[in-house]
Amino acid sequence: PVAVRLADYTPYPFSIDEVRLEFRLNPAATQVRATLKVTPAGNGPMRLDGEALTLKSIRLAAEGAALAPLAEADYSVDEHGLTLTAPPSGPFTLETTVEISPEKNTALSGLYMSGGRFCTQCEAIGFRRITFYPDRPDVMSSFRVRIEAEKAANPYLLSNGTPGEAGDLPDGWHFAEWDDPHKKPAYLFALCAGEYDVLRDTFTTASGAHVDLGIYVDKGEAGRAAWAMDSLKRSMRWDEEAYGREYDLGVFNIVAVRDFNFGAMENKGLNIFNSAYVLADEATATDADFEAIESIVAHEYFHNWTGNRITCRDWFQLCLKEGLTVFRDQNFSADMRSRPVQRIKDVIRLRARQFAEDAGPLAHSVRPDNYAAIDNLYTATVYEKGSELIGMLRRQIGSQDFRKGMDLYFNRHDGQAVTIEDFYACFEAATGQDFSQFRRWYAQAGTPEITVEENWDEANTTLTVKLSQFTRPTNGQPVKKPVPVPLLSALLDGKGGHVAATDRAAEPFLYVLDTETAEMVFHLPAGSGRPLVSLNRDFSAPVRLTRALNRDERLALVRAETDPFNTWDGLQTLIKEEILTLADGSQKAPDLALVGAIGQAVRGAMNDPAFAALLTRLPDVGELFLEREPADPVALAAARRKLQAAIAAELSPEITETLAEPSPAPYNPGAEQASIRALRSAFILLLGGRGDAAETLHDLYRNAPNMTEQLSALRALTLSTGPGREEALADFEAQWKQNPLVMDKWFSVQAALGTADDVRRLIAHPDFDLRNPNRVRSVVAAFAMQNLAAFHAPDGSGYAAVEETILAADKANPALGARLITAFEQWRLLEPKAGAQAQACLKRLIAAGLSPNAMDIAHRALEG
Ligand code: HT7
Ligand code: ZN
Repeated sequence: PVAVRLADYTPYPFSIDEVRLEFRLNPAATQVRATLKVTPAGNGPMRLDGEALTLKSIRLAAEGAALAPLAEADYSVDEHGLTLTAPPSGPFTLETTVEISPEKNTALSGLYMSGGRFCTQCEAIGFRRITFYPDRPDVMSSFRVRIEAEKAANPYLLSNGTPGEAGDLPDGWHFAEWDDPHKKPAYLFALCAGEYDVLRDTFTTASGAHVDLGIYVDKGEAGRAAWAMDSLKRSMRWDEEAYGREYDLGVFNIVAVRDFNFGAMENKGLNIFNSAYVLADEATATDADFEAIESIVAHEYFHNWTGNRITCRDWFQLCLKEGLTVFRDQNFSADMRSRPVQRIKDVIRLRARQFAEDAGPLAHSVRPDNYAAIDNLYTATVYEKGSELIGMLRRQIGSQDFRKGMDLYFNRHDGQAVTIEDFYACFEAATGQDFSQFRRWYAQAGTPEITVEENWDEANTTLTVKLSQFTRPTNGQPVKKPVPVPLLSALLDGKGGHVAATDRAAEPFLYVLDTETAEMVFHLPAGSGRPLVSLNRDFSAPVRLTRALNRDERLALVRAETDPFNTWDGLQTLIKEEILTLADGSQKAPDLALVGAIGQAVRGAMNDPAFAALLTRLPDVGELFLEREPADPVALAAARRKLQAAIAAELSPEITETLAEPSPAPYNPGAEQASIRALRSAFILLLGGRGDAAETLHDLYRNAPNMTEQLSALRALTLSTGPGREEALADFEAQWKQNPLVMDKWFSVQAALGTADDVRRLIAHPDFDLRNPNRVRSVVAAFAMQNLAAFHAPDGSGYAAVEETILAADKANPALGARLITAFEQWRLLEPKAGAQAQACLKRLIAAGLSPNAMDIAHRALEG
């Protein structure tokens, strides 16, 4: 496909002052009449985007005149849209009527059917599959919508804004009108129609406005939306308190749908959610599910200001809304739960997904300057690294100035479609600082590597810390410039305290490395011992730190740390090194000093169980790919298991004691109980790694009082072989076969922990549904992205197991196909046999014929 370039941006030469949409809904053939009030900004043709639309009529009226059919010579229709060759030079009205087929729409972009109901997904370019329109975010307009549908099948007719007139029509049909007074781009349009159960509530804003809240779910499921509703109300309050942002309509609705390409969508006043991020109760959802619901509900709600009221000028600015909104939802979660635990989880996600992306052929900058397929830009780099950049900005200017800059942004740009430059201009105005060097972070792909060398001058009691930064070349960007790297730092005394230098107080301080090399020099009072240096506390910059420390030096640093993130991270680094050493065969058994130190750290953190649980975590195999080339996933997975077994043995008394206690009751999804269950689950998983705990695990599985522990026990049992495993899997299936979201877990556990044969069996299972992205991801993505030893098997059996399914999924749903192919992004790092098989598989996929979206990923993965 032809690349779209940021440099080619030009404003749309017409304004769309008002849009009226009239739908006659029918699964096979829906009619859409769109009436646009248009004001030209100059002369010239008018281009409207449109895909998979059958044009039924087109009429036009110059100002003051009546609508009349347009002559064929005055317009043309092609595969991608409609052109009015010579539109009036003054204001005019354009009316088009098209027919579309929601039931044939398997791409889940535009208007489609899910579970017999109508729903839409318009971001990024789905609106053009509904009607002819300038489908670009800088064209903002007010929308009035009329929906007509058969009443019995579609008692609820929903769209953006607030409801207007509604009533019955002949032949068992009815209609509803919706009016959205806020100007919005087409990607925020939404429509849902069908039969639902509704959980209703209300919210009163800080200034006293009343808001009706509704969550629309499958029949019988309203009770399972209670946590989502609770999360929504807390998000609404939090945005008022943290950012002074109130909700701006009298209605806020969420609709849950089973078939969805993403987590959720922030359509104005009518969020549409993947049902996995709405429905939860203790029996069917894990704490991780509850946590994800809380954060995604918050994320979509926060978009109301960062994304909807102020949107992106073009899709290159995607991080303007996504990075900022992730930053906001991460801070909301930190406030709802534990800030250090939240930070560690955010960094785990960043490293697993974004660092891998940044180190591979799909690397791109947070604000790219070209793309071939916009759907492929919804990446960890735009979202997660985008959020890190906002975090660095706030850390550097402080939270007060950050709030000043945000207030200015909201006031200056409300109702506009803007750029990253506009955003930073607000912070320049608020602080008087220049952010031009900082904005390099948006333009350069790749993760900066910071090398640290220390020199202790005993005679002069001076510690010099030499820092240098380097970012490896990435696809299309051979040379990188230095970026400002804010390193939150401290000098540690080794006894749990901080050390003051002669010219610096003992408190942690922010050091910004903004050149290629620099030195921090600390003069200590005469007679001082050598302090330890704590760097990048709280992961203040999204970089990779290289420090030439041996095991004992690292352990000493971990013991001296006063920053919870660095305590955890210091152990993670040691664990990574240990797994690599075990995997390359230079050491046969796990290092008992390290295992003992992990045990000690966990025992010392038992009063903060969620943190203790994270201390037992072993890095995923994929994370280790970045540490040493070539990567041998089979050896890495085996080494990881060895170390896990050793940690389980070390913590045996604590595991027994903790699991002998009952799980907290009555169940509450909040942070306090979730933290206790996090440690219980971590211990259950450790038991699974031991190989001699089948009996205990069976008891835990049978008696699990909630899904968190039932699933942990199932996972642990699935790691083992023998009849116990099959028995538990069969039992789980029998118990949950009527609940698709729980069955996704059943599929996913086996795909993530089983063999290529297991995956073939799962794909052949009658409940495997190629049209349902959750189900496809629960098998193919779980296997390809979490089970790297089996997926990257040197004989190619892993690739072969999913190749056909990827092709079939891509045919129906290109966004899904493309996402699955990203699993190949690290193939060049693999040991030669697996690497050659991966390359051959990518070539076969390309030769078999992929969608343009999937082709974009496959080509970049292969050639980049
Ligand atoms: N802004 C939303 C993005 C999204 C999306 C993008 C491409 C294809 C389907 C999609 N569904 C939702 C979600 C968000 O970031 O909040
Ligand atoms: Zn978002």
